[in-house]
Amino acid sequence: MTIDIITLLPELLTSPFQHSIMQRAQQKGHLEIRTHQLRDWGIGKSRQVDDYQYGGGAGMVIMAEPLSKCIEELKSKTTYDEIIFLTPDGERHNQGLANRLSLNKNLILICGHYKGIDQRIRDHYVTLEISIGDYVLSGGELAAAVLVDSIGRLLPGVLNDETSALFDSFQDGILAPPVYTRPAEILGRAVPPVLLSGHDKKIQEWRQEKSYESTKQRRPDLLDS
Ligand code: 6GU
Repeated sequence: MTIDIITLLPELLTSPFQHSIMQRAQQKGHLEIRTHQLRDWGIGKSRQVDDYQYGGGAGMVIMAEPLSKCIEELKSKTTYDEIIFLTPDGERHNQGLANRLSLNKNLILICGHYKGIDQRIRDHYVTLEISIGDYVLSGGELAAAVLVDSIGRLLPGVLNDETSALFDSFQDGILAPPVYTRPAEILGRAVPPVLLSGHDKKIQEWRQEKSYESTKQRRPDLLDS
C-alpha cells in the first residue's frame, strides 16, 4: 500500500513511522509512506497556503488552490482508492474502518490546520472524512499517524505469529484478556494457575471469559453491537 500524506508539518510524521512494526512494514515493502509539504504548492513568492475566511471570524483557512494543485499532481501519477481528510467532524475511526482501509492500494491523507480547509476541496476531492475521537487536536498530523499505524499493521505480511493482530483488543469486537510473563509470582501476586497448566483448551476458555468480563465492565457499549 502507498499512503501519500499532504501536510504543512511533515516533520511531525517522521518518527512515528521509523520504529517497530511501521518500520518493518516499510522495510519489507508492504507500506510506502510519502509526505508532501503543502507549502511547495503555495501561491506566489511567499508560498501562501492560508487566508482569512469569508464572512469574517478568527482563524485562517487553508486555501483551495495549493491543495488542488497538490492533489492533481498526485492523481496524475497514481489512482487513489480514497482521498481522506482528517477532521474532528469526520466519521469516528475504529478497528472496522482500519480493517476496511487496509484492503486498499493507494490512499491520500490530507492534514488540516487552523480553522480547516476550504470546503470546496472537501466537496470536490475528499471521499472520506475521519476523526480519531471526540477531542480537538492542533492539526491532522497526529491523527494521520494514528490512522496509518492502525492500517499499516494489518497489511498482509507485516505482523508475524508473535505480533498477530488476531488477538488484539477490538479485532473480534471485544477487549483483550490480561497477559502475564515471568516470574510466576511477584509483588505478592501469582499468575492465574490455569496459564501454567499447559491445558490449551482451558487457557483459551479462560482468555475468552476474561475478555468478556473486561468488556462487560469497561466497555459494555461494545457488547451491544
Ligand atoms: Cl482527525 N483532526 C483534528 N484536528 N482533531 C481531531 C481529529 C482530527 N480527530 C480527533 N480530533
